[in-house]
Amino acid sequence: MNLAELNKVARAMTAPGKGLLAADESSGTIKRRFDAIGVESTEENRRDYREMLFRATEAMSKSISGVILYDETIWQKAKDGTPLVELIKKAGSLPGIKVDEGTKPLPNCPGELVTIGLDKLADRLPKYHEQGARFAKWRAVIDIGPGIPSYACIRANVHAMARYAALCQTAQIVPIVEPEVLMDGGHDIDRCAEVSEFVLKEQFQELYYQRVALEGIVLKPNMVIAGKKSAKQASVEEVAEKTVKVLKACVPGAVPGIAFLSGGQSDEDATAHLDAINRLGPLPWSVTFSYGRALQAAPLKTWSGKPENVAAAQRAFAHRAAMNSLAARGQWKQDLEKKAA
Ligand code: 5MM
Repeated sequence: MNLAELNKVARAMTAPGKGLLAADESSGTIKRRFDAIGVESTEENRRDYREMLFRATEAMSKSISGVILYDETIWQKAKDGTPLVELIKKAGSLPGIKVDEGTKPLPNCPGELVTIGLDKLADRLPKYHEQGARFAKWRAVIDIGPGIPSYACIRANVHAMARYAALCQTAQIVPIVEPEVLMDGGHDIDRCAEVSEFVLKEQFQELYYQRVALEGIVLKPNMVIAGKKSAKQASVEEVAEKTVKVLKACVPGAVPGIAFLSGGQSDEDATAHLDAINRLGPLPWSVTFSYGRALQAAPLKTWSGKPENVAAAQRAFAHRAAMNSLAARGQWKQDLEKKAA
């Protein structure tokens, strides 16, 4: 393992004012997104949609440090025959790959899931590296509800995550470590803080046990936020303060960068929260975004599968990328959203 090189990639992924585009929706997820805009989820439509994003050259080169791809996409070619990976590289961005194989119910833990995909991972990683991937992603999901999460669920997930991270570093690929505490429930922000802190402490302990070099990872956490169904929603300032408090208590300074997931927040909330977090700096790590929905909801809707909407959809993507780029520096202002509308 060349740790200096891994650290260089991790720092490039979280470079000032840049963040990651999570475009790694699995087949089921992209179908749900396409269903919502009335577009059939064919291989060609998925290619056209993602090609449109990667060809938004200005947005990509100014604001997007890397793109997380799904297995299908990393092998796909654009309409003119150029590999999609080349489009990403040409824009000065790094290709990355989702390597987990989704989730399965965890036995004896009703309602809880464990992420799978470790079998054969050691064989798959060198092929992805050869295809251009310089980082990978694995997402664990921890739900909050009555009696959950269980310790068994947290342990199973952080153990698999650390095994994945160690395998990635051996293959000279930077692992994104994403232990996501879901915001789907009715819990308040303090319950989210409590569970997030517990999960992150367990996660870093397990990374240490598995000898993962923290200088060569990127952490992709949830923000500390009330559940969507909670009547008591926290202010932007409270989300920022509680998120930073938990992260400072759990994430060693050896980690070069943190790139948040958006987790179902509205586009603007995800930007405002990231901005407020960075305004609490200086922080021990570079803090940016790795958004799926909060970067793609607007362009997806604008595109709606119609070639004549491509330019407008690329503008919608460029706008969200620019807003999040400012937020990654703590320089976003709400009136910039109104001006664009
Ligand atoms: C793009 O969505 C990613 C893949 O999800 P599935 O495996 O469920 O299809 C997802 O892991 C994503 O990278 C993270 O959740 C961050 O995306 P959001 O939308 O939460 O910012």
